Amino acid sequence: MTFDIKTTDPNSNARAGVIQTDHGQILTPIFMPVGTAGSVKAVHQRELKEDINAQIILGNTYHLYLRPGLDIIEKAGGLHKFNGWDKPILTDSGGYQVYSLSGTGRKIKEEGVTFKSHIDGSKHIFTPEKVMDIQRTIGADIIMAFDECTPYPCEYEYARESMEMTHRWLKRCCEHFDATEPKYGYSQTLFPIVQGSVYKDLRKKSAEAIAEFGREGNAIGGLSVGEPAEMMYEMTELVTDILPKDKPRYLMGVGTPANILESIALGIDMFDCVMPTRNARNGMLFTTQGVINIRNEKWKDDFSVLDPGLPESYVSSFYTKAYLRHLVKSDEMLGAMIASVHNLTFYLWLVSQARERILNGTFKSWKDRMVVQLMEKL
Ligand code: PRF
Repeated sequence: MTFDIKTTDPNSNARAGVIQTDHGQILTPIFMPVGTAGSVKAVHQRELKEDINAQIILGNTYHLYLRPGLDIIEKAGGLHKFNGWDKPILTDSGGYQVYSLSGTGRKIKEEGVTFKSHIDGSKHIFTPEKVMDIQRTIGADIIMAFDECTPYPCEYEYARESMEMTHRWLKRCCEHFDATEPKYGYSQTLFPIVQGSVYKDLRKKSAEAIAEFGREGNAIGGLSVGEPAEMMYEMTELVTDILPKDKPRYLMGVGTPANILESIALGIDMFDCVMPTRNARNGMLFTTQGVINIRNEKWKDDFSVLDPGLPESYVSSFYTKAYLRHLVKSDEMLGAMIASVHNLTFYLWLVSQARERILNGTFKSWKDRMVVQLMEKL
């Protein structure tokens, strides 16, 4: 993997770059649609590529390991072959999914994490080494270190001990990753994850420790877990100041359109979030004019298209608000499909606009205007 920065914004820390992987290029800043179980929910691979312009999608170690299981994925020749997505894939390590299982018999120890499957209750253990092996087998282009994502709020002592364990796990991840080979003939790269909750000294320490490993890209975890947005920006800024400038920076699980634009201004290059797809299934649409709850009565006879601001998009400029409201209220599958494609098209449009503005030097003023516009409730 390589990362080439094309332009740095003179009025913020935003950058426009190109990540090159063996499955093709990723133009940054980028948003990565979440495909937890090897599928971006309600969206075809062809729509992802041709309508949405997705350049990379996410998969989840935890879900894919439990179902369909590694034997099937290996037999298929890796996840790209299995799901027919031939562009880059990033897999999350399971650190966050296991954290989300708290209260279900999950135990975190130095060796790793034991947990029960949400599918059949069977017992499993994830260790840093095992999570590297699983991600080698899934065959993602970018794989994530095994970490512990602390909750918010979190006691200082817990956050410190957890962060130190995440660093020790990272050392084990790197040693095991570097001692093993890719399985399918293309290269894979490992991104470490900064933790440290909302404590400045811990975040600083964690960013310094992670930078020391000198990997090809770095991620920031443990944010967007319920803390105020201002706190998230403060931590992100502190960490981006320390992480190497010439490597991609990935802010995990973020966020709203405004969160993404503000974080791009702080020097973040990669994002993922379930928000556009999950909220779509509940009838929440992100548009160039602001946020719409399509279930609202006011749209029942509004025959204007979903978003005239996205004229290039088939679903956003073809289907009407009244029709989508009817589909969503009737629990029609097509409703979830149209809303998901629309929201992802909007997210990918937003980051590509940000990139254009960085390249032509107008990012900061555009971002300030957009943040206000996108927060409107229509
Ligand atoms: N760690 C991992 N995945 C994540 C997170 C994290 O901290 C977050 C936090 N927002 C989202 N996804 N491994």
